[in-house]
Amino acid sequence: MAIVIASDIKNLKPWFSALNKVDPSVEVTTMDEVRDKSAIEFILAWNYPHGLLRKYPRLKTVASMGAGADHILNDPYLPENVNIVRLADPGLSQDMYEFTLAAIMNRLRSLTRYRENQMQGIWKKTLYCRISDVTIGVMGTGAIGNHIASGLHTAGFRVSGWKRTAAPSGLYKIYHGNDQLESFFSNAGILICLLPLTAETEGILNKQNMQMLPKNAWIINLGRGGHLVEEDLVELLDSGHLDGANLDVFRTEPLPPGHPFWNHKKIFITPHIASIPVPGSVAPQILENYRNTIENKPLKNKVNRQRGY
Ligand code: NDP
Ligand code: OXD
Repeated sequence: MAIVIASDIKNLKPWFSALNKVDPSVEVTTMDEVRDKSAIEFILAWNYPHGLLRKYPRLKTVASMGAGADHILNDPYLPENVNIVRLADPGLSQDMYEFTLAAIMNRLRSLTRYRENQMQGIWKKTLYCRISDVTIGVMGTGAIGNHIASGLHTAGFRVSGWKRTAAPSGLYKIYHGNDQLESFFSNAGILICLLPLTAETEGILNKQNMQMLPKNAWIINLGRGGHLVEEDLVELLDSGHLDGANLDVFRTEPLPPGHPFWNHKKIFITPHIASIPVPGSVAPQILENYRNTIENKPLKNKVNRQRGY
């Protein structure tokens, strides 16, 4: 019995050390070094080669090394009865909040533009927006989205959220379902996407929906590249309906050389770093799910395979 790590992450050392520190009695190995595949019940995975899981006949659980599980769910060879779990970590949610706040404040105070002006020796004052001027819309108010929406509310922004199922509004107003999408979009001066990528959310940031945003709105996509219809974004930025976009996730990662996003003046690219899971912080929940798997107990942060998140 062991945990197998199947991942394209280059440096796995911090993951080995963190898991080992929490429980030195659990053997942890890589997909290349595993000795007896027929004894493996638990795989820790991030962007593993599809088809790999079929080689593990006793596999019970695949645990994502991130918050998203789409990289597992879109494996065409995913065995039918395998459980999927993902990370939900307060530290990761806080990192996402800090990234979001930085992106929003840069938008409000135009810091990047001043840096560009500086490089050309330009001294030019422009008007700025205040926190109290802005309404933020958070798409997906789950573990991360709710943390961000609550934090932004506390920071003084007007905030609304949109989710799949109905819920009472608390700190911020909550919209739900496709029927309320237009009301939600039409007020969002800055739209933050924190949805999981599912059959229902694929392409949700399309021309028809983004046109419902107020003129000069700004998009921050931290969910997945598949949420965004890329050419629709470029069209709405070029027509002036949207004023800019921070994109942290892409349909193809790394973003291919020559992609039109690279040189677009209104697009700000970061390489999927809104948050990076900290192995020491998430190792306890991984090992708890490992033990629960071998003891046939209920799992934490289990993904609903039908729902897709
Ligand atoms: P959760 O599963 O906790 O929350 C998902 C939220 O999305 C829920 O509020 C859910 O609604 C809502 N949702 C799902 N489907 C729909 C739909 N069809 N219509 C409306 N709302 C929907 O996920 P997390 O908050 O933990 O993570 C969200 C995503 O963030 C991840 O899947 C990943 O893609 C991305 N992420 C990106 C990172 C980065 O570095 N860029 C880092 C970490 C995560 P309901 O509450 O009704 O169920
Ligand atoms: C993700 C993550 O799901 O980095 O993107 O956790």
